Amino acid sequence: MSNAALAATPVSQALDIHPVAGRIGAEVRGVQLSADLEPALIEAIQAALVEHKVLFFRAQHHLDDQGQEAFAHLLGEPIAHPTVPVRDGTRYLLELDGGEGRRANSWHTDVTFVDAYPKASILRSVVAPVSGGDTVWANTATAYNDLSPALKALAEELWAVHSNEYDYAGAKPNVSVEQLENYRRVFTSTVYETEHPVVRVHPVSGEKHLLLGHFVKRLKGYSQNDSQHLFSLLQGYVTRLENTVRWRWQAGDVAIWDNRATQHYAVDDYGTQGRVVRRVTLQGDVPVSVAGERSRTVKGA
Ligand SMILES: O=C(O)CCC(=O)C(=O)O
Ligand SMILES: [Fe+2]
Repeated sequence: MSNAALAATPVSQALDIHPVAGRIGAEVRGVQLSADLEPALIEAIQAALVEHKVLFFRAQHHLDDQGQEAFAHLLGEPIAHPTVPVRDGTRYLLELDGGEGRRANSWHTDVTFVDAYPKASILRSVVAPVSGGDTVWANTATAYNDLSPALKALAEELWAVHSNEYDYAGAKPNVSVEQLENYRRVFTSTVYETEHPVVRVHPVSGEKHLLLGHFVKRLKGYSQNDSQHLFSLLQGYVTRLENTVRWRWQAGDVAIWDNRATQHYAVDDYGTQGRVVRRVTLQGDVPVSVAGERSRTVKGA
């Protein structure tokens, strides 16, 4: 390619990108994630992230906890989880160890019980099961686009109350009563409630996204029964298999997702095999509805 042609190439095309599923997810090859990456490469990763919504990087064995945190700084402002303590020796890292019952097997977007919830999450596999333990991500923009015009209009009017005091037992069916109680005590040491529009306009792409997931407690202005029905109807569009990508982990893999544009689900089918992942989240911005109204935290701020 000539220099002029190279200069005209969008930065995202400078990456070796291999889409994994039809509507979401791409593997990026030939990049070693670190705090030393050039700004142009970081820009390319950011652009690819908005386009593909989740990016996968195989064999990042050189990354340790500090390396993961240092890399995260290049993509945004790392933030600790509002209630769950960080891993010892780190500033932001959240560890999910399947052996301790930390199995995120219900559909969610991370930390939506606060208003400016994370814009992205960076997840590193430390121990991967020989079989099972995949993670699945869903594209919430194609989910919105699949709605009929009448359902789009309805969804754009709806607001949902998201809370960290959600239905744990329903979301974590395979966890012991004791593990559930411990988890609940830590996770809800401060109770948050935030009102978000059900349709969020993405601040970078301008795409419309369904903003739902397991932190939704009810829809504003609707009975519990109607909330449940409407939630199930819309959430069903998010989790349609056509809108998803499934990743088969190997230790050392890193996944980065646009948390404004996706939901995810960690499949709990690996029994007593070891599975450990570590996550850094990046500060997000306050969602804006189609009508231009901003989300608001009503409890816990
Ligand atoms: O365990 C996983 O694969 C994902 C866990 C999760 O929900 C997260 O890291 O935000
Ligand atoms: Fe998550």
